Amino acid sequence: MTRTDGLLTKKFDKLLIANRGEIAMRILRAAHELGIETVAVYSDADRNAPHVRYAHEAYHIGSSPARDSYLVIDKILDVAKKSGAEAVHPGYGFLAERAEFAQACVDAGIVFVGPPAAAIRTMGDKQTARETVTAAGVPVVPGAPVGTDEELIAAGNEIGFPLLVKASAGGGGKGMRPVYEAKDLPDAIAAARREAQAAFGDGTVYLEKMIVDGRHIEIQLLADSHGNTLYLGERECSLQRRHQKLIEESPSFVVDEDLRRRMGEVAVAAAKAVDYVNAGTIEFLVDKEKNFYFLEMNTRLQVEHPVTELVTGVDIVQEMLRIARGRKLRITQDDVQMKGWAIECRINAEDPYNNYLPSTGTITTSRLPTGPGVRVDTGVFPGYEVTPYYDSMISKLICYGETRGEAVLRMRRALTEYRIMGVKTNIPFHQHMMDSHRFLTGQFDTKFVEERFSMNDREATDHLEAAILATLVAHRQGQQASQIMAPGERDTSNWKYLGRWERLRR
Ligand code: MV4
Repeated sequence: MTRTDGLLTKKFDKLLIANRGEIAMRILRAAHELGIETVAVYSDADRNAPHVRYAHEAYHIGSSPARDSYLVIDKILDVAKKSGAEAVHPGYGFLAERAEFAQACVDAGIVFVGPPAAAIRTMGDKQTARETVTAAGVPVVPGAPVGTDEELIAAGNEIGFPLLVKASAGGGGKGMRPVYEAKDLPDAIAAARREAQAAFGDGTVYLEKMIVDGRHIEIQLLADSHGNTLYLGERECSLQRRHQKLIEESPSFVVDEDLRRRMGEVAVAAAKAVDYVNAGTIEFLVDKEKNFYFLEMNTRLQVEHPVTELVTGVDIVQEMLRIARGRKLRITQDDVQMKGWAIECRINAEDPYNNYLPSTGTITTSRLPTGPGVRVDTGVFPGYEVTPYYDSMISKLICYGETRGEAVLRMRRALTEYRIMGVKTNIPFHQHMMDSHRFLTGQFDTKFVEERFSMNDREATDHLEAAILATLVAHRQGQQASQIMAPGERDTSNWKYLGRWERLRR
């Protein structure tokens, strides 16, 4: 069935996976479990990649640079036609949020496993997205719509400082410039326009008041083509560096049942405002007073989807495939239950002791952690060559526990087991974070990694030990560390925990 907004659904039995690495393996596994045959595409660099070996068929599509392979719409569609694939899953990155790709699939009679092209287009223009969701009653950050430089300068002085100049064609922090004083606004607007024009071919910019000390919390959505839309809880995504997420978790330390319900219902309203279908994510900023504001909508499957899968028990990728086949959602909002806690560490081939510079080379050893509550989604193997052609993320380590304390302790254990030789990785960064008092007690915001976390700091043992003991005690008492050490509490003595801990150990 084809809708006027560019959505095509039909039962398909062969799927082309227009991606690589860990997400290509993730989609391939979901498809195989549903009895769907898979077609892989690969560049020169991925000739021996796992997704090529595990797919039923594989087609070479070009040289290693993505612009010659994974980003070439005609090459992907040619393989779909040659192989008889009736659907395409774009994964994330590459063509996942290119409306013209989604439309080209539908025009070719091929199911695009994702939202209607019209929804991708609307949400891809950040100012249009703001206007659309505002009309649906969704709270957005106070700001000023696009206009001439003079109009924006006047509006900026109304909004107040600090503020952000954002590129309407941007997103994910691309083309975002902070402005702290009025005198700097004209130059910031001019510079942001130039950068946006160069990066996106569109110099349109808008202003938003800067939410200081906020947290980046996102809501996972699933919507079928029969009008059913639900949310699968939230993900805490504040631990980022240069707008690249590093650690995500679900649930969030600061979200209680009432806030979760309110954010979820607003997220559903935003999705319905664009007749959304399939998996999508609404990004919010949450301030210290727990007010939340729409930031943007990601019209794709996200890297961090596993933490939601682990706490809700929903296989999001399989639900995407079922929705694209025209099926109704099998669950209602009342069926969605969040149980336990999941934390994801993105394992990047980079050097945390040298400004996180990307590390390339051949992986000689890849020994994965396993055991209860440990999941590794990886796209690499011994002999795999990490190249500069693609993103530095080589795998995701996700740990699950009944409590946050258990998830943290499990992550600490799994990180010590994880062995990757041949390239440098950011595993030491994650180990350091799992030892951090502020991480353990949930006292962080979007600026924490870049402004208050260093690989060289060794926290005062007493604070650190207190936090770790609080986590341990919380875990064994089935509580959250916050119930033992409230955020902001910097107990300088760990003895009161030691007493409890000693009792617990007996
Ligand atoms: C903001 C913000 C504060 N105030 N907008 C970052 C990428 C994109 N998702 C939007 N982002 C933000 N938008 C307003 N009005 C804070 C972020 C933000 C962030 C900003 C700087 C450094 C790291 C950040 C991590 C997450 C979100």
